[in-house]
Amino acid sequence: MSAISNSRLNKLELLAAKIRRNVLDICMQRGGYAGQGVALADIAACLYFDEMRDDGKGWFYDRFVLSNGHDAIMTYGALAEHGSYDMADLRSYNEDGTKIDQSPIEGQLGFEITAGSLGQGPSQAAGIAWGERMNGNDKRIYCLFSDGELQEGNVWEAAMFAAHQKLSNLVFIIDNNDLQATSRTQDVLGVEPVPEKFDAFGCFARRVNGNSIPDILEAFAEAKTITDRPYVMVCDTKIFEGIACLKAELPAAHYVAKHQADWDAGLAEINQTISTLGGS
Ligand SMILES: Cc1ncc(C[n+]2csc(CCOP(=O)(O)OP(=O)(O)O)c2C)c(N)n1
Ligand SMILES: [Mg+2]
Repeated sequence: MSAISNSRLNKLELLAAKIRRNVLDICMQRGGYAGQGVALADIAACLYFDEMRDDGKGWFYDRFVLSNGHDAIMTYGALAEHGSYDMADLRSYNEDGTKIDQSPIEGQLGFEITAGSLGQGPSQAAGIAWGERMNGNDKRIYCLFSDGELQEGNVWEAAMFAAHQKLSNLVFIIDNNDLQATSRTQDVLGVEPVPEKFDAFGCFARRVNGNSIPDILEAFAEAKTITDRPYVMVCDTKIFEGIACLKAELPAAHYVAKHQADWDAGLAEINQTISTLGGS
């Protein structure tokens, strides 16, 4: 594993903690997908604040495609830290008439496709990656999707197509949390072994601890060394990882509406983490 400097690691750990705090702040108003947002904060910190290049105009040069719309909470938490959303607006998440949809539609800042109907992101991301390459652009395309979506055939058509077209500008990031709404994925329709399946479709896949910033950075770095295939990060994550007092037993964690005392305890814990990391 290549060395990651302490300052880079500390910066990303602090950002991940602040993203977790934003997620709680947003979801505590009316409930939401807090467990996923908290769990995905390490990936979000690395993706938005280390991996994707900026365009010099306050936005990103590389492109992110969210497939599982309900994980929008991760993007909201990260883009609040980026300064492209206001927390005051984000607190209307899940309110009647809000523009801050739980599953956003194409065109909303940070969201390239309409994603509430699951399973469609990988094929659209593959099309985007193909188009960017055809146009001679060196943009990299990152697509987040979930273990539940792996049960949909469209995902595997996308993998087959992306491998056939040698789309090395495409990185699939899978939230492999062994949860799909009301049940464990392994109990409904098992998807493992996930890396081996993507390898068999012609991609380059590896399993990643999705709650380890060094592991995530290492995978992003490795992805750039693979020049003839799409890269697949099978990220094992745990719902609410990073805030111990909110740790939930699967499967009752897909969508949460907690008591105020629980949200307050979670905020107190993450504020302590932020202060330990030298932030406020
Ligand atoms: C095509 C489609 N089928 C079913 C649903 C209903 N649905 C919403 S979330 C969800 C669970 C999907 O699994 P995953 O994304 O892994 O969920 P999580 O880990 O966040 O619980 C399902 C089946 C949907 N949104 N779209
Ligand atoms: Mg899942």
